[in-house]
Amino acid sequence: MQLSYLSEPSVLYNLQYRYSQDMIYTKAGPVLVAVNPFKKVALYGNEYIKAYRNKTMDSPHVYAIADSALREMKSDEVNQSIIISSHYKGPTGILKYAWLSVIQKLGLESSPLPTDAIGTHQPYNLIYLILFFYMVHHGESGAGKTETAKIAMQYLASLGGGSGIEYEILQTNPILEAFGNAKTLRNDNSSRFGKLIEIHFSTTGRICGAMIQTFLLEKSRVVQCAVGERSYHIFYQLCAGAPTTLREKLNLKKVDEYKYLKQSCCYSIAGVDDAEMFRAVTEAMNIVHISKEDQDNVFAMVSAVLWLGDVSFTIIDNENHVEITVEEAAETVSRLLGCSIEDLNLVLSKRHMKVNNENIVQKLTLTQATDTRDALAKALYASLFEWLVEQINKSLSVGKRRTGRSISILDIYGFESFDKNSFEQFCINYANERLQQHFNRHLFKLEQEEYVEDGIDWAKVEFEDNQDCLNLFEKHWENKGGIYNWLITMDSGFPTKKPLGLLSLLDEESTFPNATDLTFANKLKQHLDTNSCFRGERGKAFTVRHYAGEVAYDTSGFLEKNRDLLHMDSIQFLAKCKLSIPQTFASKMLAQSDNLESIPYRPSVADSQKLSVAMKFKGQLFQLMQRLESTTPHFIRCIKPNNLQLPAIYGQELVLQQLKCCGVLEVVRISRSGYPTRMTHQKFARRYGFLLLEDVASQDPLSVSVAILHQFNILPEMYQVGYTKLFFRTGQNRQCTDLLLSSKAINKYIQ
Ligand code: AD9
Ligand code: MG
Repeated sequence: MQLSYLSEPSVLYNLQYRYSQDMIYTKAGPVLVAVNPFKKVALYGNEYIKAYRNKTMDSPHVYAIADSALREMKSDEVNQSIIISSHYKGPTGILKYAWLSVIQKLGLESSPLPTDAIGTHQPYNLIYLILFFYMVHHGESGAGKTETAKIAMQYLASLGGGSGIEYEILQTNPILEAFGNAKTLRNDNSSRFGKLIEIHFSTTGRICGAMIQTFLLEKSRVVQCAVGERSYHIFYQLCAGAPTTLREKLNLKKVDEYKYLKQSCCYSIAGVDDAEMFRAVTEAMNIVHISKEDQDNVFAMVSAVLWLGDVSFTIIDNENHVEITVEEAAETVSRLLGCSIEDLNLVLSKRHMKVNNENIVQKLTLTQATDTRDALAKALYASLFEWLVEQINKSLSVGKRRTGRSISILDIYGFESFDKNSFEQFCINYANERLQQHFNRHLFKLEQEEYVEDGIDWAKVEFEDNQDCLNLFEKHWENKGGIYNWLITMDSGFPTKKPLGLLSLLDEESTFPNATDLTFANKLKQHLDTNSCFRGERGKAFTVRHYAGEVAYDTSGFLEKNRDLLHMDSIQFLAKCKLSIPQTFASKMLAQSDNLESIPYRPSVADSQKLSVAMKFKGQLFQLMQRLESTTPHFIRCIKPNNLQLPAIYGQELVLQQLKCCGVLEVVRISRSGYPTRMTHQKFARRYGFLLLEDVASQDPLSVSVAILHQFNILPEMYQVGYTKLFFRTGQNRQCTDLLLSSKAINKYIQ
């Protein structure tokens, strides 16, 4: 179903109607819209794959997108990308919808608004409050990106590659999901990292390897996690599924006995057998050639992280200084990591500092020691995740095999806007601004190139682009009046100021030891107030006008999250451990930090940490965009029709919000202001020629087409005649579309 000639209400109506018929995929112009069914739909598997491959089926589908990516890769000899995203905006409208759906579910009459509902439906206030908590505090989507990415991978893998490489590629999913996904309140299997997988094809068109890149793993989840959510799946899988010998070796307890896991009071997922998943993960590790010994190391680290959370401290003086309590937790951690208890105590209770060029040893207070312990746990886990991705890439590496082209699949977090937005949303939304720019440029370029190629008159459609917002992040020039602007635009060798943006200001502030989240917020207000996409708010907050709407950020925690420092003592400690994964990780960091003195503001961290999280992310994004720019993109927008993760509930307002955010409605709008309906001269003449009063058998298709248009008095502004095709404006004037292209009467007559 092509929606490009439809107006907004018809788009919404069509999506909903199709959804009710289990047709979850719909095309809006060149974009595939996928509405999450939250149930098994009979649309997948070998029969369907074959049908799409043989073109006996062509209704909108992820398979169809993957298939056209393949065909275009081969025919145009250009790399392809499949960009999957979802866009979620604010809890307000959703809250209302969720309330209504609860009322509906309870069989009550629909209550006007949640606010009204409080007080009038007393017994349901509790449900309302639970929902409120559920809506406001959590934002990740569950729209179906990861599932869609897997469906696309499944299609590509079905081509085979010989040597089982395609199977290996599919088996990376259970591994990365075990270590990088978690149950959140919005999605039982929420990805807590972004992922790009580049699948390589040999010159003969068979799969020959793959490469995975990941973005921004949410490390904080390892040490802290909201009530009702879980930490990473692997913790629960290991505890539930480890065979007895491993269980004893790792000294595993029950999940509800670990402090890190206990805090969220949630240990299982309905319908998921963690023990079974553990077996699937180890099997997948075998397939991607992670040796038994390495697997043992991986699980030793997972267990060490859990036990680290249980390491407790004893206060040793009246200044709150501490030492670790030597008991089961500390002993297990030191045994698993391969370090002495003394070293573990040292790293968690003391810190080497350089003050006025003098080395001193500072004793840590209880809070400092706890923070150090948690930072160590996060670093251990992050290094483990990084190591796994590296191993997978080694196993899938194309190596010396000859490679032709590639198809990349991007499964990245969508735009997020909540009541409280922090550093994570800041990074995620920045990434989405970049992707949106890519989306705009591509869709408009493509559309308009076709007009130019066919030689039709075309006044270029200017698109509301998001460059201003990107500039706010990356390079905002302070508006200091005419002469200043003139100087910088002339770039004439006069001393000019560096461009300042949200990212560079954040970085600068992160380097000042005395900076606080408040000084950072003030700095933003001072420098960026003239930018139309920025608004300083009271206290520590600021608002950004994103393409998908305004988002208010709270700077609390920004500086610390951006610095994300692991103290030098911790790195040296890990380098001394016998367990190989953290040891290699730390040695690498040490090797990169040869000149510590060069960072005056961070006396005891490794050079390799000089780059802040935001700067590293910016670098990764630039690289990603460069890579995507060299490909032909295929866009899939995933839509979540309800927040309850239930089938057959379709929230019109919720869907509309998402369509608005992700630009699909704009694509439809642009399609309408352009000439979205095209037909070759031949096809048009064949289809409608019989309507002509005169005999046209001997005439060429172009003349027949023009004669038809004249006979039916189609207004000249409603169409254009190109070299090979006729282009029609639609949707605005019923005369053209209804009469000729979609008139049921005529189509019936032809059939
Ligand atoms: V998040 O932003 O990583 O939290 P995703 O990736 O957008 O999110 P995900 O793919 O994990 O969402 O989908 C959420 C759930 O919806 C899945 O666990 C399935 O239960 C369900 N889903 C999604 N797509 C399909 C589908 N095509 N068929 C059946 C689906 N169920
Ligand atoms: Mg996901």
